[in-house]
Amino acid sequence: MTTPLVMGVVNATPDSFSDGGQHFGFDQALAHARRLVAEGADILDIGGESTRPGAEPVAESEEIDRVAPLIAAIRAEGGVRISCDTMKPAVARAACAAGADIWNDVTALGRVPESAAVAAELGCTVVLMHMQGEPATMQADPRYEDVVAEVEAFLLARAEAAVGAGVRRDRIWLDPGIGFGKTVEHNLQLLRALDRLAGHGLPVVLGVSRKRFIRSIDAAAKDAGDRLGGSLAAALWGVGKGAAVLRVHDVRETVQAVKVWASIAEGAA
Ligand code: HH2
Repeated sequence: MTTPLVMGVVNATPDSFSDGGQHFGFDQALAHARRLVAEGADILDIGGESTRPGAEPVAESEEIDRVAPLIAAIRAEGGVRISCDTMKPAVARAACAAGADIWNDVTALGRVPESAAVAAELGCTVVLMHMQGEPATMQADPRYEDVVAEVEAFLLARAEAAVGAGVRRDRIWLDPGIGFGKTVEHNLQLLRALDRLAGHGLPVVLGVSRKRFIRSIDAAAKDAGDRLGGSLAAALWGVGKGAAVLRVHDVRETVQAVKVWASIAEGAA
């Protein structure tokens, strides 16, 4: 059993899902990044464009201006791996030039045809995430015959496409995309079957932190900041089902939860 890596979210966006732009602006974002490193983050995921339904699209140059200087500043301080959450190959290119190691793409390198070739050229690790539809409309009426089988088939096909374009297989991570074009029941089915996705030998990234499905289960968790308990419960469930990376907002609490979980699990194995 290996302990999962904790990926802390740093949003350099004024309209993110869960922290409402709290960390928008270079100084605030850098201060937040430093705090997450001090709290034990293994990876920082830097995003300059929100994927929230109804969020304003961000121009490529604006997105680069938001993320590249931040990545360079974090890289200069060292001590953490850096991922860039972007759908745009030009932003990934600028992010890697500034020091990012990982391209986290919620479109699984599918938004722009040349994405996979760019990822191969950059030599970075790629996170291929599943999403049904487009961020603006994905939650309108998501439908699947068999969500687990469809997400699995999609991700494996995207992984093969990436390998075909020259991305090394050992640089591919998969993510079921919790909340991206999925009902609560779809999310729960994917979580229950996460071991199936993890069984293909590629690391699985799980992003459940502060997501809306927690509110659907606990109506009192109205604001994203009220969802820590649900976030930890879902994250630990994911660890038990083989998640290798947890994408989270609450790093300190997640690190502690994972340590306790791992201590118990080791003795029980
Ligand atoms: N979730 C969000 C954004 N990026 N990337 C991966 N790989 N997996 C996820 O589950 C995932 C992701 C949404 O979370 P949040 O940071 O709250 O919103 P935004 O990115 O829109 O600021």
